[in-house]
Amino acid sequence: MPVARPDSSGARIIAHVDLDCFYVQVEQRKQPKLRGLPTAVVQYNEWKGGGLIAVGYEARDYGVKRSMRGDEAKEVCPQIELVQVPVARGKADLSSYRNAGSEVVSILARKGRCERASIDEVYLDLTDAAEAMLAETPPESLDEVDEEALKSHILGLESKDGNDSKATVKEWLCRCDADHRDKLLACGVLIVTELRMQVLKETEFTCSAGIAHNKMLAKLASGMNKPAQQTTVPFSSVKGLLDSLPIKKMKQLGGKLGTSLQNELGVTTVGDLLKFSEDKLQESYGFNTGTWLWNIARGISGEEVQARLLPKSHGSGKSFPGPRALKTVASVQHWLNQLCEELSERLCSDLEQNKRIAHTLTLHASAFKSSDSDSRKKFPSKSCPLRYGTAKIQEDTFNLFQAGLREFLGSFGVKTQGSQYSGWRITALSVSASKIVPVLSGTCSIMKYFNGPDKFGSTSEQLPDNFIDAAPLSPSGSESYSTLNSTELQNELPGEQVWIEHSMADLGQLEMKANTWNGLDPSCSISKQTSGQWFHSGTESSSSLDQNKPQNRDDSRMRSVPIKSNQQEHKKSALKDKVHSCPSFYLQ
Ligand code: DCP
Repeated sequence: MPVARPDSSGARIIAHVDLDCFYVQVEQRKQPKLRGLPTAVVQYNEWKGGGLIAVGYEARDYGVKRSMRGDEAKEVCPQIELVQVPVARGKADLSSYRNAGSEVVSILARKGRCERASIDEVYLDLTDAAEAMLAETPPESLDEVDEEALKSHILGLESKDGNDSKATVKEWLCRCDADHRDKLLACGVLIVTELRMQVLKETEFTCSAGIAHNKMLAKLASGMNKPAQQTTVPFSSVKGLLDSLPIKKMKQLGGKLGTSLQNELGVTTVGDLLKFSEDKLQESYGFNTGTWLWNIARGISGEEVQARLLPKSHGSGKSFPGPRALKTVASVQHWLNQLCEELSERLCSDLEQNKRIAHTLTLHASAFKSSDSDSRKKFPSKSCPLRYGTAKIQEDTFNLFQAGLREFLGSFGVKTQGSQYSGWRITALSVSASKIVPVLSGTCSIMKYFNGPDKFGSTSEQLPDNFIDAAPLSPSGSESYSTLNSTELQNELPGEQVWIEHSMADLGQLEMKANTWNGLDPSCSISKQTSGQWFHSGTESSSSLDQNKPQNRDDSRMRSVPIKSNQQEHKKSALKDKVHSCPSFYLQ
């Protein structure tokens, strides 16, 4: 839900930097012979040449679009180069893209507070850097302005008296009579130009940027002129920009709220919101959202740039559309194991490189029952405390899946074990790790994180004792990058597709309900200890549950589900994990 924050936009300089056709650029850097050629990145599958997920600008000139399949792209541009996304464990391996994004972030972070918003997007708060430039070398004192800065787009600025646009931009940047806000913005333009040039020099990637007084306006501006360009929004141009901006283009209004504004209030552009009083908007959409809407209509947004260079969580997922839907527990377990392996690898490298640990493991799935009137019933997302080690993550994830499946099926005695078809289909699986925090200094022994019982005993954080329902991964309720991608892929691509996952702001959606079980259901308090044991002493206690005995819905969520695999084997492999998957410096 949008949150209204007091405006502090007047004097801030915020940039939004977005890499151009990102995956294509990464592939072109790997294979320089592709540079300048029409290129697209596809998720390969046999159906019509795979789905395009990134399209280079040369290919866009031929009319190639992201919504196309490889075969369609070849029809409109026969010479197109189609590069397949790297594959590992039978699914897309995005690590080269993630790492390339990190290279860029480390350069951009040199100039100000930096928030990594997605795999290829960053917000920067450049206020201090702009203030410093204004104090030391204000643009008006410059004889020469960088050519690249002169290519900037300044919204609302028109070339006059036959001046070429560069001369007009130079005049705007170097005005002595500009107000303080515009002078700071001019400094922002020069700083962002320098950063973009530095990114190009060090990484070979081009990016586009928006520069404004707040995040909302900077984000809107960065997409206006691409590739390799930047756009600035002076305060005086805000009204003109928003007046004609379609309501659905505004961040957080692309979904239900935007539709409701269109249908209920007849709002088609952001400017149309100006017709409504704050009271009226609050009456229709609640206090907070009403104020937020009133603010955005005026270009007001106090949202801060968060200092965050690292992901908030890690996720790995895959979708199984159409005939590829999974229909046996064995196949689900196979894929969960693959996803968990990837997740575990990433958790270990996060621990090694960034000294961070994750606390919560969550399983999301999409499913349907083949003979079901209640076809809208969602597969419940489930969470539990995260135990480090691939085998433990696999074991816990599989338990979460079984618990979710029981609840999803809602009837008892349905066969969920083995490989027999059971009347349900799984169309997507995703496993994620969240609540990532820095390792406390002085507790840098990996064994601490690989030994369940100690993990939570030493922290004051209130963590759930057993798996709980996790916030659902909303397919349409968010504009977040990963949700958008996964939704698009699931809806549009009938072949096998990787569920594109990335964990930045999007992972806020995977935040668990903060409630512990006691908070959710007072009647469950007796289970707290049992559930604690489940995680801290292995799964033995869970196996005492009689699977054939009818349980109510809460029970099925509350208790661990017996698993088929041999507990001793799990213990052995978990031990093996400890030795093989930890960063060596933690093995002390
Ligand atoms: N991506 C994806 N699936 C999607 C959308 C995007 O896998 N449905 C990946 C590929 C993109 C990257 O994320 O290269 C960044 O997405 P953007 O939406 O920023 O698009 P591009 O960077 O490709 O192009 P643009 O220059 O228009 O930003």
